[in-house]
Amino acid sequence: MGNNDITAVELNLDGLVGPTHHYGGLGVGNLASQRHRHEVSNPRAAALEGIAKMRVLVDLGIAQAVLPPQERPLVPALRNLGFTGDDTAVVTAAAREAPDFLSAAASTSSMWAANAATVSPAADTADGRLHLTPANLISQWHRSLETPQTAAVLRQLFAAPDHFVHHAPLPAALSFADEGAANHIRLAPTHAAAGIELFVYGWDTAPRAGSQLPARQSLTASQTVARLHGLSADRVVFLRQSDAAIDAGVFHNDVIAVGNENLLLVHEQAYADTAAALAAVRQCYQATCGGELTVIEVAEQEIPLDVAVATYLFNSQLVTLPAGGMALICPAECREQPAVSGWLDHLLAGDSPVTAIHAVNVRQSMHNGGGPACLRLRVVLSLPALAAMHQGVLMTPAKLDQLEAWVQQHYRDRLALADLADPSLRTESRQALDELTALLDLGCCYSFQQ
Ligand code: SUG
Repeated sequence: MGNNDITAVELNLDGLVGPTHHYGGLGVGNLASQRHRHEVSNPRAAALEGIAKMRVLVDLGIAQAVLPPQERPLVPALRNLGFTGDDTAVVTAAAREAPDFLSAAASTSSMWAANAATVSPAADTADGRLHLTPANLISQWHRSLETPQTAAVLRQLFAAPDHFVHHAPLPAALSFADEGAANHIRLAPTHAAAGIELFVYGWDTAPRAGSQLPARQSLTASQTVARLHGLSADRVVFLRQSDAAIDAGVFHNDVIAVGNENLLLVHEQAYADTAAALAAVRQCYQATCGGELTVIEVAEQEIPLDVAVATYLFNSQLVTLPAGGMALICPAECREQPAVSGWLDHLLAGDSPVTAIHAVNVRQSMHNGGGPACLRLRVVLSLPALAAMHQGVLMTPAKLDQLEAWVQQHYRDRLALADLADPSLRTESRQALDELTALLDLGCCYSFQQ
């Protein structure tokens, strides 16, 4: 069955960390981001960790690509807030008067590609094409700045209209608050087969109020994306996050659940009524896909919510191996926590489809609340669609070597908040991005290149 059906593959599209990676404390409801606020960062290590993670997937024979970083600081965004003069004057004034705005405009948050868009594979959609909706990310200003460039790059990478349909981001209004694939799980007997899609939201009629941590995804947004993508209603399930999970720091569903093909790993406190939610998922899967869905539900007693959030166990990548079976690419933190590490050993020894576990160090990203799964957008592609996409961003061992050398040459190994105002950081970053476009054969994709 299944795993050896290679008429479609899952491409993991990773966001490359940009040269201004820093700790702004900007992530709402994101405990790690708050905890590491204003610490000194290491952009070079961050980028190299991301590349090393990609290398693990490439070595496993999994299709891997990169999404280029965006230009930061985004000076026009600061101009829109009333800072004037030439670029240096704008940045200097922002650094003096509103350092949090400069931090937001300098965030390399596009590295968390799971928030770039929601993607529905061609096998699931009414017109048999792959549909993408870039996330509007309106819950946080620094993230909303990503959307226009993300949409443009996705159009460039997946250009062929026979295969790909690009929707506009949802309206920039609270009721349509959308955080993309981080709140979306696709399950199917194989990547190539028609599947079901789970859309997870944090609030429906009104955003959570009071002292609780905010929820970022609205039900309206999830419903709208499902409608735009032409998904049939009997293959879609909407699940509401539990308050307990959001309050424990589960600001996206991918912090508490991960699925791949016919396997779903989920914490028992993930949803408002997890038992009912999982019954609905099972029922939907059985009715439309046939066959068995394996659901591994982790009890609070086994791994408490706060431990799940601290280790980001569920932010592992669950990927199908070319020879069959699945690998779990988990954060190194999971192996440092006895209960979680023991649970992983148990998973491997059991009869689940998981046949390999790889712990990866992405600590620079983890300190901003981004684990292995946050760093990638999953794009299930038929083989002709894979051949039709932009080939320059596809990773090979040699391409990864080139990227590593490029990072070593251009990235700083230390960045404090005050450095964001340094004019030479902007010059260095532009030089780096300019070279990157040549490396990835992207032509002129940054506004400073036009
Ligand atoms: O939106 N962190 C991101 C992390 C996103 C993780 N993505 C997924 N779970 N898929 C966020 O909270 C912190 C940036 C800072 O504090 O400098 C930040 O934006």
